[in-house]
Amino acid sequence: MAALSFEILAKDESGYARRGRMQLPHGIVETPVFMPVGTQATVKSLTPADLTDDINASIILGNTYHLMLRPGADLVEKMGGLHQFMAWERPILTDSGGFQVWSLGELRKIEQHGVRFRSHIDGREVFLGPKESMEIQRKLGSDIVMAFDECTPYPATLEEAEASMQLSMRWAGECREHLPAGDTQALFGIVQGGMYPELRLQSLEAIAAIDFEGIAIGGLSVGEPKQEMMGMMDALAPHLPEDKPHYVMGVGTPDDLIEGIDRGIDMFDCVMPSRNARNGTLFTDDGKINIKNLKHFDDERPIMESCNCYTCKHFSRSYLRHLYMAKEILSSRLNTLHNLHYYCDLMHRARTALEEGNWPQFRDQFLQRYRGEA
Ligand code: PRF
Ligand code: ZN
Repeated sequence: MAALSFEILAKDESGYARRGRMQLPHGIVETPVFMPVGTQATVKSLTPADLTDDINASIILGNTYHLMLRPGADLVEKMGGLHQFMAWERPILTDSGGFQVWSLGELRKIEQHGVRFRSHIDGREVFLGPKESMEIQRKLGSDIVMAFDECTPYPATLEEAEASMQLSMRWAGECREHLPAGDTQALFGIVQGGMYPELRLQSLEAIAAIDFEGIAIGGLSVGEPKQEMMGMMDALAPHLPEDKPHYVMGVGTPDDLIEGIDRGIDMFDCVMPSRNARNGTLFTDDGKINIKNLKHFDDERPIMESCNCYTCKHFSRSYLRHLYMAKEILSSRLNTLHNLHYYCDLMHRARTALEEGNWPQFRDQFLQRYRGEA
């Protein structure tokens, strides 16, 4: 059987939003979907049972870069693959390492066949390119493998963005050669092109011409104004191949997700809900709240009245503030449970709106309230 099959169950006829279903070796993913980030073979502070039973995450993300350096892809393979190693039975998508290496800044050197860099853990020299990334993701055994790309920095001149995009397009072809269509793992190509719509369209054309199982949009949410990010998604939306899942990488806030869905995006990942949880930032339909604020000192209410997560069912803002101030480890755990539940449930609400044919109303109501305009 093919590694990935994708069907569209409902569409918003006034725009690009769609409700879909992806079948992968480790299970079904209902889209639009948010994928919690599990960089180091763990979604920080949570167990797989938390993720399945309380959050109902259908797919999580892992990272080539971190796992190749520690504990190493050979060890993960020896332990039966990433699923068995971390006791996660549902689908996994692994990022290729391109973005994480790019984030190293001065520590890296880009060459024809990949990137030479120093490990942030022990300083040893490592090389990662399309071939190496495909081999590592094979050993990890993820359901969805990402092509090895270069995330174009922001800002970049037209010439810089074009050279970077061309390099990513060449690497995309090499990734498909190393992991051919029809394999047991699905491979997604990544559109780059900086903030230049003409480069973005050229890149999409190149990616669409290769037989990838899914199309990702990279190089967004890298410091550009929100309006520019939305502009890039607007430019691409009419040209994304309809029959394949669309994934925008490393995005974003709850309102970014709703705006992304409106532009035809099916999949999202972001460290924001999990990372911000550990810093005391909690997401609600009325925007973010900061649990360390004195105003929560004796607040008996949960984070969000309508939330059904374990945290909101049992604990007050007052207690959560106390845990945060006392630097208790339960603080990270309860806050992460809420934020990831909130993100995954928001996608569930979006899917329901799409099924029921009231996407535009849901979108407008959500955005108004979230932005404090309601
Ligand atoms: N490329 C890859 N992973 C990514 C990105 C990218 O451009 C981004 C950009 N937001 C996040 N994660 N491979
Ligand atoms: Zn909650």
